[in-house]
Amino acid sequence: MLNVFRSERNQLAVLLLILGLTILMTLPLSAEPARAGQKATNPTAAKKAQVGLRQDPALVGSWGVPQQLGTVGIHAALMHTGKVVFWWYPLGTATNSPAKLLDYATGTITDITIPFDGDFFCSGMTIMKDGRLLVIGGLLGDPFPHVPDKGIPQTAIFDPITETWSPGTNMNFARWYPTAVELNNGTVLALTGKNATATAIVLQMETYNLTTGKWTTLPGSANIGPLSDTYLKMKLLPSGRIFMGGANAQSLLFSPATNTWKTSAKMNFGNRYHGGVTLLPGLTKVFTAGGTLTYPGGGATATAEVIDTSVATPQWSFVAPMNFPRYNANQVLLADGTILEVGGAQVSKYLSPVTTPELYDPVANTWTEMSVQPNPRTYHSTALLLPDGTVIAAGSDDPANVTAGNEYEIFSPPYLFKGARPTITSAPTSITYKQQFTVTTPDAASITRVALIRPGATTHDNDFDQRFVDMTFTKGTGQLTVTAPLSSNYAPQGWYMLMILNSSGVPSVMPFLQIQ
Ligand SMILES: [Cu+2]
Repeated sequence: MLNVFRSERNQLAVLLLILGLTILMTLPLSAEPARAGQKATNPTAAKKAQVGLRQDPALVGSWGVPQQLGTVGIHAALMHTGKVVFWWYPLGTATNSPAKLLDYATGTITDITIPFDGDFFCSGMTIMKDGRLLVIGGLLGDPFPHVPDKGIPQTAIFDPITETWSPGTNMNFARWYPTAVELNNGTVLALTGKNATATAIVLQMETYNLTTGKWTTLPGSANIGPLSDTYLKMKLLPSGRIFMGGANAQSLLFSPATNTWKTSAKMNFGNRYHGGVTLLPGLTKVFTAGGTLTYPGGGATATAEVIDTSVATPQWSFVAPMNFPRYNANQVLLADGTILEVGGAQVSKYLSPVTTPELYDPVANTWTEMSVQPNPRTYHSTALLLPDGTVIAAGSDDPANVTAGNEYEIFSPPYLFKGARPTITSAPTSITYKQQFTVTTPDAASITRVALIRPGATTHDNDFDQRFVDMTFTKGTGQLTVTAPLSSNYAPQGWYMLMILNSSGVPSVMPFLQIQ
């Protein structure tokens, strides 16, 4: 696992080379388009048929027709402007990472190719408390595709207001496949990732202070064990500790207050590579589903497990399994607190894609199959919740399906087909912890749930940021009085979407507000 070199771009380069040669060899012999096999798996007609065949959208939701993105959405993050940043790796002799900014409401796409050298491929990311996106690490990949698996210390910062990138301070350690997580004090913790020589996982951890722009290496007591996976799934708990819920079977807890780790429970499945991990609403239970026992994959599992971190001796327990085994899928916390498991594959990175998403209800412990996704979204795919309650899906750099890789599609969950949506007439754009604030809505009488949802920042079945924070509230006439989260342990500082849900389970469109 540790020493498996993930020379995926080398493999991709070879595949592209073979593909190119195949096209050259077949062109004079046949008028049929090259890669007929690819087309047969995903023709436009089939896409339309699949979209047309969907059942009652109030039960299974509904997919929109795929749209051109013009880049492969391997990494995606929702900004508080409502726009989504996507980026992937430089191709050919290029040295800059291609990136696009999508205004999903209008379909407008702006090219925001990162304007400085750096291959921010398989980087970590988090949206910082001021709303800027911090991207950490990536691959020593210039010129493509010569260097396998070597990490870089570079960082990049995207400002959603100016819609521009700037280079951030280099980390103290090069990292490829790192995790970034915002701590309860507003700094960003960076951990794991392959080192600069691609020989080991970086054990040292470091934090970024966005006020000073400095990285600080934590004391040796904070070093993570050498057998850890990369892209660890780290979830901030109300205790202020951070729970590591995968891929390693042995879960861990990190305490930023003491810079120490302690072991928690073991997953029943074993190491669960490429399985999604989500902090459930309520913020104490961690949920995982899918994955494979070995890093290279093959042999997907349908199993799912939950651990309650709030009890004296937390244990992982199996819960209802999915209908489809899968790995490299995305878990998206929806506006009503359910989880959409979308994409993934069963036998390898790109083969045997699972195009039926499933919706997990953590209260009822049930999975429901959703409408078939028009494009396969396997390895290197992304999905996240949008402010209108829909889900955008993109990415997957399958060399045999470049068309799909360069598209995105939007899923409307069943809750958007269950009647009129409650509306938020006005709400503050900035709140502080414990503050009582007013949300004006003509639907106050029917509101059953009010929550803050942290925007997604995701890659490799790992959403570093998404978080569903319920808030207590009282109903008045035409308004709700809501109590903000008690502390940054519940909701780290930053931008959130404000959601109100009615008694039919229908969420509002979600305006952004900042917790300061
Ligand atoms: Cu990758």
